[in-house]
Amino acid sequence: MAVSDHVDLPTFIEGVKRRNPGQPEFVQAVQEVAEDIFDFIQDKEEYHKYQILRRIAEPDRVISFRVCWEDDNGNIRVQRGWRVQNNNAIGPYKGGIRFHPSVTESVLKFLAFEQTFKNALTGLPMGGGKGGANFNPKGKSDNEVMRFCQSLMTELYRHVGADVDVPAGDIGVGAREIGYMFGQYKRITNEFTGVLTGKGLEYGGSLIRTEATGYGAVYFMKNMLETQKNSIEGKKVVISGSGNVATHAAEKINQLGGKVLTLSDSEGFVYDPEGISEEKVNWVKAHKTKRRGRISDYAKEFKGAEFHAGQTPWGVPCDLALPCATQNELLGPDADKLLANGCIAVSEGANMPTNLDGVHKFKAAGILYAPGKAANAGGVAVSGLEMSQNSARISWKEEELQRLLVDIMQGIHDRCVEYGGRPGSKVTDYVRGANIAGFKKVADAMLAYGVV
Ligand code: NDP
Ligand code: 2IT
Repeated sequence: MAVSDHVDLPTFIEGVKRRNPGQPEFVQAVQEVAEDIFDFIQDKEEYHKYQILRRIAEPDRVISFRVCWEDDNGNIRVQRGWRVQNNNAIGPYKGGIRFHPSVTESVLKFLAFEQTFKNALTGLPMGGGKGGANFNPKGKSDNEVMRFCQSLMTELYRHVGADVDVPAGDIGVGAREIGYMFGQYKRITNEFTGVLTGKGLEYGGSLIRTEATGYGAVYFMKNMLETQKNSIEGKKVVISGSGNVATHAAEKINQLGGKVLTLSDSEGFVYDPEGISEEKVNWVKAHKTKRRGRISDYAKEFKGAEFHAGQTPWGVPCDLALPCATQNELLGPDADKLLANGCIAVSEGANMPTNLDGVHKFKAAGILYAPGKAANAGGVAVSGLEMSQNSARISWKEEELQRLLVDIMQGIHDRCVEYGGRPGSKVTDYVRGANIAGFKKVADAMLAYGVV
């Protein structure tokens, strides 16, 4: 077939929409990748002939199941759980589990699709998967969360395994939930294996896994700035979110001499003109995890700070921005505000925080813009190192892991630069670079297997 006979991009996207009705997040993620891949594969017949993109955009399988549990008042509650196993061409399925009322099949399919490219970019042997449930951990007791996690794992255990599919944390799933799920897996199977990552240090967890996503997103920012002989030192930084990724990004920005002006949660953002110092970040960490509090309390705790209810922080003038909360939290008009205020770089700690309109605006402005699949890969990378340590039944030292994280983030950056150039332009398109580099590795493995 001549290359000109292949379907064009709009026809491909129409097909994705038709096959995935009511799944806007999934269609959005596929479209963002397809925009770059169509261009890349234009003259590469094999990828067309073997329908590689079409196959990566069709999950290997989507498992959906009922999760029943009993709340503290004796009421029977019913939730829906999922595991999306997107692609295992280069390694076992790997990706987090999310507990949030907004979780749908569309959200998990987009996350598993993105994860496939992200995991390939790390250079480690991991395929892409994602799971979760429409369970809201907010306001639940520890015992309720435990019963929910146990019930979920009672079904999930048959679909996962150290060489099959290795889940980890994501929104609403941290050390507590991983502990409950690992305990139940071990109880059912009577096996102690690396079936989950993000485990406690006492039972097979890896040092720096907790910090890795936020730190990695800041390392990526640093790497991008260095290409322009610039640095984080003295920069004003706007961060969204106040969970695992946001607080560790804030910690690393402080360590590298930047000034963090904002953090947020689903109720609004706090602006602290004095800067959210390491000490204040530690207060936020304890407040959000141990006390399970709200970010609005920050403005009561620290003089001079303001809470802006119901708003996102993108209107605050800054040099650098790190969206670290959730998908589609930074829209076209927010990108306009950041650009008008002179923001020079954006590194996404969250998955797909910028909508397509915003992505196109950042790309057109030619600022340093790193998509989540590259910038937030530090978390899953250290998960990959946790898998290696579990398989070898050893634990590596902190300095070694810190060094590996820095190396892996540099490697991802350099791969984006390698594939993200455009003829006639000096600016690296990191979105294009991440999409093409991630795609190429998975695609070439799929070609080796033939039609399976
Ligand atoms: P956490 O649960 O620790 O924190 C999530 C934060 O985002 C909270 O501040 C939460 O506010 C806020 N948030 C969640 N949903 C919304 C929403 N709909 N609107 C506004 N704010 C919201 O999660 P993580 O920090 O782990 O995850 C944050 C992002 O980073 C996600 O996109 C995740 O997929 C991504 N990520 C996480 C990795 C990890 O290792 N944990 C690895 C790579 C990416 P509230 O408390 O009010 O809900
Ligand atoms: O989105 C992500 O990369 C994660 N939530 C981490 C996945 C993992 O397996 O560590």
